[in-house]
Amino acid sequence: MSENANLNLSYNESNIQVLEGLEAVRKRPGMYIGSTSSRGLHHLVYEIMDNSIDEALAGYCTEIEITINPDNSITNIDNGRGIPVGIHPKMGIPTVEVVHTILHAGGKFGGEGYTVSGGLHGVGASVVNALSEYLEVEVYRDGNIYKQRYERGNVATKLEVIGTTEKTGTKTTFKPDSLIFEEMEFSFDILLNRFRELAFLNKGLMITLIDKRPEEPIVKKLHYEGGIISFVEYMNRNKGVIQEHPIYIDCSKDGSNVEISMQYNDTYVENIFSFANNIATTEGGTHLTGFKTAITKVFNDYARKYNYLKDNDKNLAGEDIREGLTAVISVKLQEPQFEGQTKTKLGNSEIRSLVEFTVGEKLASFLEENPSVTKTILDKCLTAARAREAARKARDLTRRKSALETTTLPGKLADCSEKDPSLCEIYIVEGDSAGGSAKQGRDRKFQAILPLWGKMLNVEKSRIDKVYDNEKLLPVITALGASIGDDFDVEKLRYHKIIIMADADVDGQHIRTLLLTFMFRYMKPLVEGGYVYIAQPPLFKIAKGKEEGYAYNEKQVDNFINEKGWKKDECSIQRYKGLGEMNPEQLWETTMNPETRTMLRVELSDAIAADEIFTILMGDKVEPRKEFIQTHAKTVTNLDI
Ligand code: 0RA
Repeated sequence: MSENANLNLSYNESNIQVLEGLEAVRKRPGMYIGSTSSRGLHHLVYEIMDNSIDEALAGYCTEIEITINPDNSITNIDNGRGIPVGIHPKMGIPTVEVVHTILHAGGKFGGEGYTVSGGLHGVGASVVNALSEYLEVEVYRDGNIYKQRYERGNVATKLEVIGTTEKTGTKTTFKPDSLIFEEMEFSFDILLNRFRELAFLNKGLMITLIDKRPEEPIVKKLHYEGGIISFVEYMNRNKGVIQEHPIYIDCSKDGSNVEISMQYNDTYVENIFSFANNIATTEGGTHLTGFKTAITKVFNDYARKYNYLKDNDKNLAGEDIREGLTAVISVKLQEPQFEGQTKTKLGNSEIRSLVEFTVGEKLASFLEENPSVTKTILDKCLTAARAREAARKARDLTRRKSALETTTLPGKLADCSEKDPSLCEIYIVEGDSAGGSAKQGRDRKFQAILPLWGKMLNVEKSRIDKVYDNEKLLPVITALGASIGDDFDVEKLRYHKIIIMADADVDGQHIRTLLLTFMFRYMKPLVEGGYVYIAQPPLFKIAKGKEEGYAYNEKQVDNFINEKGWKKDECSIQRYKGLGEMNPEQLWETTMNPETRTMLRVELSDAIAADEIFTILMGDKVEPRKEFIQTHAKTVTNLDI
């Protein structure tokens, strides 16, 4: 294999096995880093950085600096102890080389090890190395600077001393391999969001992100002495808080560490983010369950004791207590068990009781010591409980009503004939005229059309009972068939593609944002599961004689004309003002035909950023909205969450 041309002939058999190991990573990169899309590309940075974070968790590293270089390579520098360079007793080569060329070795190699570890358990460096055009590592240790270079996972130069130094640490530069990755451009914002999260989760650690691609480099320093307290304050910064300082609870036991910070705001949104060893556990797990159980019990016990709940009153439900709550749960443990579909659900049962016990004790004392804050919170919980009761009644009413009618489906829905949800699509269309064209233009076998009418509700400012009352949202809920909130059940979904189709103008943008906010807040698994799409009707039609074409922007118009060899003044260029201007055939051809259409899939890569965007766009505070719109005026056309 030509890629192994650099193979050093003095290598023994076990080293050849090594190379085969990394070859496996190159053959199936998805198995190691999830995908070779933008997400996988960014994963490389996290893997390299994880080793530095582990060194910080072990107490030896205080600063990490990551640079995006002009050639789109990444440099990661830490001031830890430096990767050991001595000859590895089993492998007979320098340990730093073992770390980079042997799969299933790394951070924990060499006996000493760490208390806790995130990421791929130390296989990170070898995986990144395998998927990089080149990787260079410099180690500052014992007064020397050591350096080694690898290419596509193979040793390119032996480890050598290239100078002396006073400092200690590790510097890694790697360039992702364009033979492997579909996407090669690093996103400053994606890295910034993840590093901010890491800085919050690792109190005191200084993370610097530098982007050297622009002429004037951008430098961001991320450092939070408040740790997850600062994290909660940050997430609530655009919301009205109903307690001044977040509550902070922590506990360490048997090598595990639990930290919790929580603060209520005046919205109806629950935002609880849980982490295990710095990894976002989006599927939840034992730490989250322990937390929810504990707060439900603590608040109910207090409410009984101080007569907020009378003898005949039912207990407050968990969701009433979590309304308006922003919380971060961060646990660090020695042997995390990650389960679930995306391996983001913590399975360690001992953590559940540790969290439950700790919160049970410490939150109860906090409430006893802060009766006035507790009153504000409990009043809010009691109002939430009343609204939930009203919503239940509204829901029962709709159920009863629909039971009397022959079908539960909304009257304006033009359903498809196919019954298998995985083959079905629903277009949610704003406006009756566009709805009419869509109904005529669709393939009725698998495409359903739901035209929207009536006044839309801003769910950011309303409780769940108002959602059930809203004439615009109710048909969406019944057509999708999977309910909302805690009752949402993706198994009951009647269509696996939910396509929002609205005009490209400001009004269309508004309805799109409102619908997306609704889905994000009340049908989150729908967004997380990638079921939601945004239709992309073209903005221009270019025609000459009988020939015609479509374009999304002016540049595409010019390209199309050039490709055809036409002159601009010979053809007619029509700018569509709305979907209603297209006839059914045009709408089918450009926007609905799976063979030819372009659609945006709404991806939830970052729930915290998404919450921030929706809070800003739909919430109460005017200033952050102005600021957001001013800075994103050009990019906001396709809300990228
Ligand atoms: C194993 C042992 C020791 C340090 C490290 C690994 C280490 C690895 C990385 C990767 C990036 N930065 C790192 N910093 C340190 C410590 C060995 C010792 O000094 O006793």
